[in-house]
Amino acid sequence: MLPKLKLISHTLCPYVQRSLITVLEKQIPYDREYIDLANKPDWFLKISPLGRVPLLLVDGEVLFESAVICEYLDEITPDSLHPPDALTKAKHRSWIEFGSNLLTKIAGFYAAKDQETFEAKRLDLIANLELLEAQLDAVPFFAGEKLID
Ligand SMILES: N[C@@H](CCC(=O)N[C@@H](CS)C(=O)NCC(=O)O)C(=O)O
Repeated sequence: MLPKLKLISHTLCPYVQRSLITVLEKQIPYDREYIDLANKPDWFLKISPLGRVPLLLVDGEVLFESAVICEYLDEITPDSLHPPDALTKAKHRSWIEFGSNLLTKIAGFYAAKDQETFEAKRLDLIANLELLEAQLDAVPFFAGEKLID
C-alpha cells in the first residue's frame, strides 16, 4: 500500500515537472497543490527547508529536492526507471546531475539582467545542450527508444 502523496508545486517550475514525470510515468496516485512563489504561504515556509518547490508530502512527512523525490518515487514502486547494471545506473545519475545543473542555467538565462549576460548564458546553454544531444546519439531516451528499458 503506497503512502498518501501530495506534490507541492508551482506552475512554471521545471524541477516540479521532473517529479511529475516520475509520478505520471509510474502511474502513482497523488494530490497536487500549487503555491505562489512570489507570495509563499506561511505553512509552506514552515515545512520547506529551502523555501523551494517541489516538496513531496509523504503521509504528511516532508521530502525536498526534486532528484531525491524522483528517486524515492522510483523506489516505492515496481519496475525501476533506472537500469539494473550499476555502472549504467551511475552514468544515468551523472546525467541527472547534469540535468539539475542545466535547469539552474536555464533559470539564469531567463533571469538575465542585461543583453551581455543574456548572450553569455545563451551560448553556455547551447554548449550544454549539444553535450546532452551527443550523449543521446540517435535515440530519444538514455535507455534507448523508451524511458524504461
Ligand atoms: N535543487 C532544487 C531546486 C528547486 C527550485 O529552485 N525551485 C524554484 C522554482 S523552479 C523555487 O522554488 N524557487 C523559489 C525560491 O528560490 O525562493 C530541486 O531540484 O528541487
